[in-house]
Amino acid sequence: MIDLHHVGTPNGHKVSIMLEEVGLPYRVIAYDLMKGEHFTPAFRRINPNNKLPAIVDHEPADGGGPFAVFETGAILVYLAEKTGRLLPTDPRRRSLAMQWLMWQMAGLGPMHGQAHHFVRYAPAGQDYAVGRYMNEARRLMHVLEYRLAEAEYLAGEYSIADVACWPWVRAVRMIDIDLAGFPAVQRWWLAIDERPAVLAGTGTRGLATPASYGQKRAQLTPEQWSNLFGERMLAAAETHHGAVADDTVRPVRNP
Ligand SMILES: N[C@@H](CCC(=O)N[C@@H](CS)C(=O)NCC(=O)O)C(=O)O
Repeated sequence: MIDLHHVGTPNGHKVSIMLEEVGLPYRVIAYDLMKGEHFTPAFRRINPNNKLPAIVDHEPADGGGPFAVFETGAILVYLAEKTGRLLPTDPRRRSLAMQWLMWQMAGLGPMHGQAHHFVRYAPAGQDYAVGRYMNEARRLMHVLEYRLAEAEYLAGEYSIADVACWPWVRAVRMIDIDLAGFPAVQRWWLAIDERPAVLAGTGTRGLATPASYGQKRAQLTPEQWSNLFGERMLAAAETHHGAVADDTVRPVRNP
């Protein structure tokens, strides 16, 4: 059994889609980021970075105790290696899958994430930041278009690289990028949207952005802001729970 510490965002959907694709039994432990539910000592033992999603594998391949994995790229590789699914065995294709996965983790995710932040959450008037991150967000969409105009899927065959990129492309409407301007991306996106695992992993189908991705122009209370971007988020990292002696707050402790 795998515990999925989950939130219904693009990052969360990467992992819920993957778990559906590979068919491993899992249970969802849902968090409300707005309430700061990810700042507990118990969750920090699972993810020292205090971000969602994360998984705990209660039946790791080595037969040892429960094993926690954070960072969605690492989770996708872990699940692919555990099941032998969605990571090609051919060395060239495997490398392509890793290249596009790294590109998603270092480029598409963080840059689109910043674009979402400055367009949807930051106070108005951040023209430099909006321009900077929207240019980069659009540039990365052109990179995706270039690749998908020559290949059916990012690694040639459907892989964890596609699983990583797909939910972020779903969210581009929220930052006013129209997929109609990227025909190869749109063809790829719609093909993946038809997969039963994608529907099961996200609960919705089609190009409309799911409600769980939030409002186009988010209105946060001061407490919600603090949990997501402010003092409380920083305080969670400044507090070193490693000093806590009580093992009941440490359901998992990776060596
Ligand atoms: N690079 C991380 C990003 C994780 C991430 O930023 N998760 C967001 C939700 S999509 C989060 O936990 N935000 C809450 C916070 O920053 O406090 C990954 O791929 O796992």
